[in-house]
Amino acid sequence: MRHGFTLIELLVVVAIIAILAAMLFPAFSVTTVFRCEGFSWCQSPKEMSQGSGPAAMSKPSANLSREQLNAWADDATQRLIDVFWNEGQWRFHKFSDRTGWSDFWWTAQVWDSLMDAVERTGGKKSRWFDMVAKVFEGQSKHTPTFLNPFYDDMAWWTLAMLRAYKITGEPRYLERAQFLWKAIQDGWSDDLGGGIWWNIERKSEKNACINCPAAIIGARMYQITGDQAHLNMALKLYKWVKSNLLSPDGLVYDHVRRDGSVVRWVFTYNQGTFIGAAVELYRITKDKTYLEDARRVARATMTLMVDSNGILTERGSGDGGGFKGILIRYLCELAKVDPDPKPYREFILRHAQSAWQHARNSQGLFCSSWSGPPEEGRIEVLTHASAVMLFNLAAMLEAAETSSQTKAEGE
Ligand code: 7K2
Repeated sequence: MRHGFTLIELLVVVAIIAILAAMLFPAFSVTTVFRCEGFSWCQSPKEMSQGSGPAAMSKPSANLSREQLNAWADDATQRLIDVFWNEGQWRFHKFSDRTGWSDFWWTAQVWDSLMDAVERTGGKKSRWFDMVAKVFEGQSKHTPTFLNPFYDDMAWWTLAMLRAYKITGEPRYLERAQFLWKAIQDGWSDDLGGGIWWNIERKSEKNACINCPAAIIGARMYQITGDQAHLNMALKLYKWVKSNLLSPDGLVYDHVRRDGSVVRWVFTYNQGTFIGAAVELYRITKDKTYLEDARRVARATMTLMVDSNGILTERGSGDGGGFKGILIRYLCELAKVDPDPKPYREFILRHAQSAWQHARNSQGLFCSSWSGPPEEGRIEVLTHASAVMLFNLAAMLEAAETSSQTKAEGE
């Protein structure tokens, strides 16, 4: 009879347990820790490790015609209006069964997605042009000032208002954007080395989702008004994010807590708005460091946040359902300034093709997965709007590419 283990046997058992644990929970071997407590749609380390890295980037690019992309964008845009828009109330429903109302910051995204369509189809001549004013006026009835305790929510509206100003030329959009921009800047404090708080009342954290969009706003306000103060603010915000929230892999973490600890969640929208801020600062300063920063984050996103087919793995309902479209928006901006736009173009077209072919449901609506399968239950307006962005932005990118090719051939 034996009454116990020898030391050697014990060591063998411990080694076997360690090997099994590493196989079952590959996250343990990931050095960067991604914490996603309470967020069902947050990307887990396991999903991150499924990205096939550079192999995914070398997938053949989708061979899509401009006509095809325009047709997809037209269809997705029209369904956004047909299914979710309430013409009596001038508001969007939250769900495709026409219940609930779109949340405050969601509506800014939905509005932006419609403005993508308007821009693509001729601006003031677009068949959807009247929606620009309707969405703004509809929201104004409920939140006349657009002030909100969440600085990030005000920032999304400010960005969309600047867009509406660009498309329509109407001063009311710029005026409201300037008013909000002032309120947003009040959120800056020197605690934690700088940066804007996430929420006016809570002052508990400083997040990428406010500081990056604010840097974009500052840079755009400078471009519109020429006032150096806006640029200075944008530079300060950018510097703070870069030195506090960039991971060693080149991804943007989510936020810094009041106690200085960094919350290392990784979301697509934060990668997008960091890229957007870097691109705007590059446009203004011509300093190549910004272009390099944007490229680095874009590369990390396109390799680390995708599955083996090179498709973004982030998905989920609620706020997280709207993040991917924001990333696509700013990858398109990078494609406009990078002398080598091919990787972004391929990435975006691949996503448009995947979403249309694998994720479109029988009503023509999109859930938050762009690799499929489609969801047949009720769809949230934010996930559909995110796909509307994808198709419209992809079509515009392709149009720009075709016209630059035609130009080059004509030379
Ligand atoms: O924790 C923040 C942010 O840092 C994180 O990226 C996301 C993940 O969650 C919140 S931001 C989402 C907010 C948008 N503004 C309105 C709020 O009600 C909502 O929490 O989703």
